[in-house]
Amino acid sequence: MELTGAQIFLECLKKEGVEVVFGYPGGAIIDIYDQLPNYPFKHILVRHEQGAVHAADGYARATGEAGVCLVTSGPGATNAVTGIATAYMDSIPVVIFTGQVPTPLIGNDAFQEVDIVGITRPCTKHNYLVKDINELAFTVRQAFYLARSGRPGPVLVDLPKDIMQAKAEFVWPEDVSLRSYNPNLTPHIGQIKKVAKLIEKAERPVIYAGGGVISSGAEDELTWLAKSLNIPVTATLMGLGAFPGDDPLWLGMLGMHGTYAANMAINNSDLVLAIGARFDDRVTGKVDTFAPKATLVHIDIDPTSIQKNVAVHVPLVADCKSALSSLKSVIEPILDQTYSEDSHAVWVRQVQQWSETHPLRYNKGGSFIKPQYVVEKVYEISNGDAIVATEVGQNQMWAAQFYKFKKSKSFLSSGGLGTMGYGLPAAIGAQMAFPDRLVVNIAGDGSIQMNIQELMTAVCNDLPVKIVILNNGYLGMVRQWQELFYNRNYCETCMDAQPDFVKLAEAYGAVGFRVTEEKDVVPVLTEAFALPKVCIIDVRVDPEENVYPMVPAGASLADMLLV
Ligand SMILES: Cc1ncc(C[n+]2csc(CCOP(=O)(O)OP(=O)(O)O)c2C)c(N)n1
Repeated sequence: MELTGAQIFLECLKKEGVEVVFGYPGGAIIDIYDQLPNYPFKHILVRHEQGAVHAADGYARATGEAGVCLVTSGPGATNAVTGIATAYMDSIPVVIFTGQVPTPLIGNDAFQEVDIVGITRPCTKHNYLVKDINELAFTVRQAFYLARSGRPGPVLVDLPKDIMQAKAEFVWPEDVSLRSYNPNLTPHIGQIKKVAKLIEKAERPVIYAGGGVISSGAEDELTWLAKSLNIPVTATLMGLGAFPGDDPLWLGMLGMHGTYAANMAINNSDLVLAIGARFDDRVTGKVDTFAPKATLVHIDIDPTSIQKNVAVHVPLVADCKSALSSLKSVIEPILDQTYSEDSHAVWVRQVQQWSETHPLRYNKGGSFIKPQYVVEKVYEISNGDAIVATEVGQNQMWAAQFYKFKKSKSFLSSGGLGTMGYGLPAAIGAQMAFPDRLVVNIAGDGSIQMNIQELMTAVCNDLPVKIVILNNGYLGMVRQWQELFYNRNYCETCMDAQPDFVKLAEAYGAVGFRVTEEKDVVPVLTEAFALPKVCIIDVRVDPEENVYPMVPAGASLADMLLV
């Protein structure tokens, strides 16, 4: 029996095991919406297409499955671009379907036409324009395969309206392969043995874990390696949760707002094992002085990310999980004869001493609520079990520093692109996947206003996310830079003209709380977290609190500013 393009498309989603679609309709995509009620997907109607992509991205980060979104042509597609670039920079598997004008009108400046394939070429892993209904099923199949495999990432498929209306037999391609796309999952055993030898000889090894550990599911292998060989672990923002944040070998995050211990460990290490991380400039600071005494090993699925920012001594192209399992199979048989309980004991004592002398700290007391205190209380009240999304700025860094992530896939944050407005829709995506878990968005008063319309999406879908606004009345992180490096010229960063967030919550049908005194932080958070409703908790915090430690942009990690 012949099906329309719209039906074939939806059959494909069924075959891919899709459960949730985040989307927003329009004329070019209306044929798919017309068929949607006949299919078993849950469709979440967002209030802005950027929200659809962030929600699909949050769903993907929290579950490890691909997130899916559906938007119309023209402005629907361009509104999605920030979300797509966000997912691209953090290697998150999202498949975006955009409506397109009918094929005969493409290139004619038709109503609501944009070349979304051209626009998103630099920020998708791959993208397609479907020009023939007979290629539709295969294209959708390839899109999911590309998004999920190798180094994951967003893939966009542009669907012209006439193709959605045309008819053809539905043939599902069971097999999928692409010439010239063969991600190298298995490590070279020679390189693995070389790494094992380097570890054996190292006196001051450090593991530097990135998001690749989480996307390949290598957390157990990483933890085995660190604990069996007594190697301290640091991670990037994307790697938080890959190693338990309450373990004695955990150093905290490294880089610009990393801990003293993590940055000192990198500075003094003789072997850095970078696993699924890409040596971002927020991590390395001044590249020439990064890990000056160390041999650098870099394990990454993407060969183009190796030697890109930093010259490494031992490249190892492989999926992180396969590489670490393979390393384990080489090391485990000789573990007893090669390593003792005391291995690296002097080094581990040294890094722990750095943690003790310069822990993450802030000045307590004074008349203001400290934002770090609020994050600590979010951690305690949630028992460390919440899924925490963040916006971007100081709120993001305090969440990364003071919430000790014990498990992976519980920290959702825009790392590479640093997208304000990410947190609320991402929290909605995660809450959709895990209706029974506590999902908290730690926000700034600036960022929360970038996708505030998604409050309605949360309320009408009964997704009881909690939004904790660390309200400092400033675009805090920019104000911090102005204070430290621009002579306190607070140009256009004051945000004290703001909506009443409590009334705003109520206007959307959510519950609003305001906290102005430290003694109310715990009772209000406790009450809000127990409510099965969307809540905004507007906490008035110290307007001029800064995030420390801080490595000034372009400086060496050794030149950290402490509190
Ligand atoms: C979409 C977008 N625009 C601008 C920026 C630049 N930026 C980075 S942090 C920041 C301030 C964020 O302020 P707020 O959300 O209030 O959080 P705070 O730093 O005060 O915690 C700005 C403007 C950005 N990251 N994203």
